[in-house]
Amino acid sequence: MQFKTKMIPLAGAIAFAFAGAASAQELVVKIGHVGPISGAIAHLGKDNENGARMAVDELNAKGVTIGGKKAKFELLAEDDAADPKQGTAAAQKLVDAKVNGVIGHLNSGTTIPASKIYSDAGIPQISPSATNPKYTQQGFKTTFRVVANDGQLGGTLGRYAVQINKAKRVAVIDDRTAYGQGVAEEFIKGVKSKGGAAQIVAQQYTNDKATDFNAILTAIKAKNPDTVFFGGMDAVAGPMLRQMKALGINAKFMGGDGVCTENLVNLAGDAIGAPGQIVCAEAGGVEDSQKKGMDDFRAAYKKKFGNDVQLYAPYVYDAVMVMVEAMKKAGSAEPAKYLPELAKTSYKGVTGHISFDAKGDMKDGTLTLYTYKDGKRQQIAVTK
Ligand code: ABU
Repeated sequence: MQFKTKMIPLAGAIAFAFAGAASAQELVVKIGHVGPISGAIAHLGKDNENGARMAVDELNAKGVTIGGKKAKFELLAEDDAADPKQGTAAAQKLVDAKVNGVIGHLNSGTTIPASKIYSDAGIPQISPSATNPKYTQQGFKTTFRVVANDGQLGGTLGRYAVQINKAKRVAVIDDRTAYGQGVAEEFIKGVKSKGGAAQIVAQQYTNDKATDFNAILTAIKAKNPDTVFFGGMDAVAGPMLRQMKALGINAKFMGGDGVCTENLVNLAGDAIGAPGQIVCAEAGGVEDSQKKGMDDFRAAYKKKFGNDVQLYAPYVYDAVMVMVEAMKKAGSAEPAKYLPELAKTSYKGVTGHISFDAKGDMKDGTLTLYTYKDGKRQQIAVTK
């Protein structure tokens, strides 16, 4: 057998040798992202994924050195369709791909089961949007979250209903997901903390794929509520609001961060009502002094992707930046090496100051209360 040898011209050989030297100094850092890119809340999953892509693109354009090596960031984006089973499959896929860290998932119902898989593999995970408290209460060292939790969200909204909206008769619906059920329970606790000023007159349940609410809304109407709280996502809240209007239920509508999106306007149509008719809360937000940074982010996002931020893209962006800052400080993208730095984070991001408590929850998490006016979300207040 004859071997054919191919001559490399001298200049080409020199260039080849230098290219080899350069890549030896390059560090590929794989950042996993998981959210629902298919299904009813794909618009929110895409919003999150875009936030991660924006961060990765910026880091690569700017140039980042980790432990003396030029880092090249790669985004490995997975779709979990907001489904717990697909969530764990996506998590295992990222672990098998040896990602350096994970941003996600979007939903509490996928984030919580996936967190065991990342924890077992020692891979740090930052959720930018899952708000169920259980996520960080499992004793895992790898779980972090850059938003407030349902205790804060539901509790604040419950107290707001009684103190500010003067609610007296409150109906509560939840979609039986980890998020929807949890935030509804916290809302009820918030209402009850006001010492019987308001009554819970009805409690009904749906699911995260439902489109027909006639039976539960008819039962609720019979109780004559002045407020309806929904624990669930905007894709269900929109049609629910339309059906409330069709049934002549004139109650105020409240919800957590899952309903508090720009897209709710499209989903609810004219059932969005007058300002104050809907009150919802995002599990984060910035005070006036940092508003410009957030506005600049939103403008840059719109320029890059052609549409407005839906909800949590800025938090995803910050989560990537926080993870990379920890890698820079550790001089390593190896999970075991940068995890201690991640736990010590003190980072000023687009969404405010980020640091974590011993469980990995945001310290001093902020909330932003919103209503809707002229087809847009309108801020009511930023609160702790
Ligand atoms: N926090 C609202 C949406 C995500 C979740 O917690 O399920």
